[in-house]
Amino acid sequence: MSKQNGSDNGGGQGGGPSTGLVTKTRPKTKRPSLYKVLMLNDDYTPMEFVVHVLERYFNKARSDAERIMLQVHRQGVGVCGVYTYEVAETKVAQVIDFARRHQHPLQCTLEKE
Ligand code: TYC
Repeated sequence: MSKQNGSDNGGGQGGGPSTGLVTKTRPKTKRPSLYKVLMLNDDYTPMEFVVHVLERYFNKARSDAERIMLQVHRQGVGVCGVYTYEVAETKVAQVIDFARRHQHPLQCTLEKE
C-alpha cells in the first residue's frame, strides 16, 4: 500500500500544499530478521563428522570448523552461522537429514537473534 501525502501542488518531499510542514517519505524496505543456527553436542557423533558438516553446510574453513566443533563439544552448544529464516531453516533440515543418513544423532536448531 502506498502512502498518500495529499495533492501534489506544493513543496516538501511528500507533495501537497505548501503548509510549511515538510514530511519525509521513507523507503518501504525492512531488514529481514536474522536467525542463528545452533549446533548441539551429543556423546555419539564423531568429531570428524561435525567438522565435515561445518565445512560442507556452513562454508567454514577447516580451522574454523574445528574451533566451532570443539566449542560445541565443551560448552554444549555453538553458533554455526547467522542467516535469514528460510536459509537457516533449510540448513537445519539439511544437517539433520545428513546426520540421520549417516546414523548419527547430531542435532541443530534455530534461534532468533
Ligand atoms: N561430543 C562428541 C564426541 O565426543 C563430538 C561432538 C561435537 C558431537 C559437536 C556433536 O555438535 C557436536 N564424539
